[in-house]
Amino acid sequence: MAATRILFVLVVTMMPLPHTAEAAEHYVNWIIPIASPSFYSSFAANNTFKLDDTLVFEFKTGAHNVVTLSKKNFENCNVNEKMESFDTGPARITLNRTGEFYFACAFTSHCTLAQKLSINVTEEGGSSSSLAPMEAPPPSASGTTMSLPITLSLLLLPIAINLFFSNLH
Ligand SMILES: *[C@@H]1O[C@H](CO)[C@@H](O)[C@H](O)[C@H]1NC(C)=O
Ligand SMILES: *[C@@H]1O[C@H](CO)[C@@H](O)[C@H](O)[C@H]1NC(C)=O
Ligand SMILES: *[C@@H]1O[C@H](CO)[C@@H](O)[C@H](O)[C@H]1NC(C)=O
Ligand SMILES: [Cu+2]
Repeated sequence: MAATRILFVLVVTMMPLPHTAEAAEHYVNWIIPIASPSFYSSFAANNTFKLDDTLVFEFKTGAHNVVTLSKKNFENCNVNEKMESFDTGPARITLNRTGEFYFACAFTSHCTLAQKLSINVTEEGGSSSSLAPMEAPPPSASGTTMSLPITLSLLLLPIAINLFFSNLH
């Protein structure tokens, strides 16, 4: 029925936009953290890393680099056992899988001086509520429990119906 269709369109167009999960960029000031050796573990703990996010290691080319390591080589600072090496700053590294990533600087003794960062990349997920199909709220005496779009669409229902019937004439 057309009025239902108009109402449906009104409701859908008035839904708040779901928070779109965009890939984030995480800027890393890539230094030897002399003043604070826990700097990079603190950085990792303060951030959430999602699939397809990007790490941007900021450093002067030639002063540092970024290598990726296995967990064991990370723990022991075996920076020569690198898997990949990024030698030009800033180095942009896309987190293209979930799980743990281990980064360090391969310049002599920088890793043992705590220039190393491990992170755990998780799936996007989590945003189920904004993507859940819309359900009609249970009949309620109190309008305050209704969501804004539903309240607004109820306010606009008479307009929709008027539109529908005026189109018939
Ligand atoms: C992490 O968060 C704590 C508490 O807010 C803050 O003190 C610390 O400086 C942060 N660390 C980094 C590396 O941003
Ligand atoms: C992620 O990118 C690296 C190159 O930086 C590549 O070696 C690796 O195979 C990629 N992993 C996946 C799961 O695509
Ligand atoms: C990384 O995240 C996965 C999924 O949440 C979890 O199973 C795993 O234990 C985490 N690893 C670390 C080192 O925290
Ligand atoms: Cu370095």
